Amino acid sequence: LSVTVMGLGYIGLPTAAIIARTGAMVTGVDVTPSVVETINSGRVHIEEVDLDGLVSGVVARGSLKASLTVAPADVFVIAVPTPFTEDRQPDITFVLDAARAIAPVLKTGDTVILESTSPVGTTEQVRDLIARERPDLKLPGATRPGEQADLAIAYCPERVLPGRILVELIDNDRVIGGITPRCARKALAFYRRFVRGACVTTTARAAEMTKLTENAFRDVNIAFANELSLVADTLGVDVWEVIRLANRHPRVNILSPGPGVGGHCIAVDPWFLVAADPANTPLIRTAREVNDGKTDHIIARAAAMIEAQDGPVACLGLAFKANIDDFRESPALKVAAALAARFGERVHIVEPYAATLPRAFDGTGARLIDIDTALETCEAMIVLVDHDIFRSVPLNERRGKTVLDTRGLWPDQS
Ligand code: SAJ
Repeated sequence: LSVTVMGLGYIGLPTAAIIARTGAMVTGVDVTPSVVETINSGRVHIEEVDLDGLVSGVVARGSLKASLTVAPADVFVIAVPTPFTEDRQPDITFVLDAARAIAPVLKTGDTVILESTSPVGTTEQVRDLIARERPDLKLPGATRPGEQADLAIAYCPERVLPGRILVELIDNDRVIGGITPRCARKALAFYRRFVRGACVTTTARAAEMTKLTENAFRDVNIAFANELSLVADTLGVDVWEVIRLANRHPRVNILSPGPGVGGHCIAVDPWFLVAADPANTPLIRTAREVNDGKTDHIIARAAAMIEAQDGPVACLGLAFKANIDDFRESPALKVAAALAARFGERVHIVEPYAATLPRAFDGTGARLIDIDTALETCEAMIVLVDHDIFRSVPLNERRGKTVLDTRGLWPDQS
């Protein structure tokens, strides 16, 4: 079996490497020459647990290679970004570009699978684009009665959690939506090669909406926790204790408040549902606004705390969540950068997952220090990320400090 994976990012590269491990010949295609070079030399350009060893192994065996150009294959997996525009509309340009790039090499019997998070109807748009580029092929959903389509086209969203990608790629259940039921079955046979979880088939449109729904569900639930944290502050009650106690109810399961919601999925995907039906999505839209508003609230509270102090203040963490080195759309980074812009060299940053400070801090005078130095030199601390290394600091090392704990990391801090 030969497989081409379009896009070698956080999803595409681990997926390509896992498929290569099953013995398939995999070509990963990316538009960035340095990414292609790095992978072909057996190295990785992203941090993910165990990914480096897996990639170096399959590259050395010759089962994975990276390329700037698309060659013929039996299965094409599209895993490119789907960002949203300034006015919160989904931008599927990269998906359509990838479809255009594979169209010339498609042949009868091939399977095309879209994995990128996409607005409902995108897989049909991919089909329509291929139909225009390749009028010689009979496409699914556009055949005459009794005729077989030449290609299978399906949507199968990734649902892996950064930091656990290689495990979840194999263990999670997969939703596989075909343009036709036959397309779904063909794609299912492919995923069965490496997925241990259940593979459930449906239509492409239902699968597209399912992916958006999963992330909107989480966003709405985090918004509930963030809203509660504001109410608890107003009332002078410890929100973490309230949540812990409420969660003892058998049908209540409240998530954790924080400095806002980051990453490139949960902070983005709900907007795809809102864009599809603005009139009927007040809850999903409000949840987004509550979560973004929480970041501004923390900036204001942190600024007030710094103003009431002298001396340096430590911001603990920049990543968008615990124990990863991914700073994309990170509320922690947004808070720390806003404070650095205002308070300059008084702002000290602790981020064990960064070798240097990101660009957002250029010219601010803010410094990157380690946790030991922070504990020795900073009397005020703002906890922005619940990295294990911060959690492990015992009370006697932080007793008496002024702490703004946005993650409920140190419940024993008075
Ligand atoms: N967060 C909270 N409180 C919580 C949980 C999370 O504030 O109780 C924050 C995190 O700190 C982070 C953000 O939300 O800033 C998102 O983190 P996450 O761990 O909830 O999710 P992601 O973005 O790492 O991955 C999500 C996952 N989706 C769901 O859990 C429904 C993952 O399974 C998806 O594959 C991924 O989005 C994706 O690529 O769509």
